[in-house]
Amino acid sequence: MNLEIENNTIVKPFSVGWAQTDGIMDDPDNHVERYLSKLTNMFADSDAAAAYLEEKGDVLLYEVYEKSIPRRDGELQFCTSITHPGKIGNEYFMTKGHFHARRDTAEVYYCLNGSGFMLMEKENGEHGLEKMYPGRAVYVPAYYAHRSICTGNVPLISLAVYPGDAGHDYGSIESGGFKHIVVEKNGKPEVIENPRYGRMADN
Ligand code: S6P
Ligand code: ZN
Repeated sequence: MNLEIENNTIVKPFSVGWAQTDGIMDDPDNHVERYLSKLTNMFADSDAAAAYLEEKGDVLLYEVYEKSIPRRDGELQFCTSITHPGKIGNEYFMTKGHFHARRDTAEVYYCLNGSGFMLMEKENGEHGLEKMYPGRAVYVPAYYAHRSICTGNVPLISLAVYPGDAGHDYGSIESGGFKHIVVEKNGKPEVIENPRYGRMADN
């Protein structure tokens, strides 16, 4: 992407619709799809992820529909984030999760459908876990990595809004992971310590 051109782009007023039940944007500029085959290592039990792939084949874990907004201060990025239902071992399907490249930027998620959690963690280990369900909004403060986790039987769909120049930093989560994970225990979601915290990149 040519940032110089992008930064000179003038954004005209526009509006866009979403189907509230499936989160599909009417007229997206970009549709991101994340499949299990590329993300087996983000689950605490990566052997269970490999076994799932072997048995059931590849599966779509989550997707994002977004408009193309210039990545500059003053603009707002906005998109729908759709995390599908399912589990690897006892760990629920979730997004990769990231810090914003510009750490001092926050984000708001407004849940449109489904149910789950937003897991938020700072580099110093402080964390927060907020429930997500229709009509509930989550504020992700600056400096917190964040990940959506779908714990229901239908996709967890949220509208996300964040600063234009926030960017994404996936590296530290890919190598170290989150300190906490959300698993099903006795039929209910429970947050536990990640047994592979700090060594997610190891096989
Ligand atoms: C962007 C925002 C969301 C996520 C989306 C996918 O700042 O937090 O749009 O990009 O939920 O998650 P991830 O971790 O793959 O970017
Ligand atoms: Zn974000």
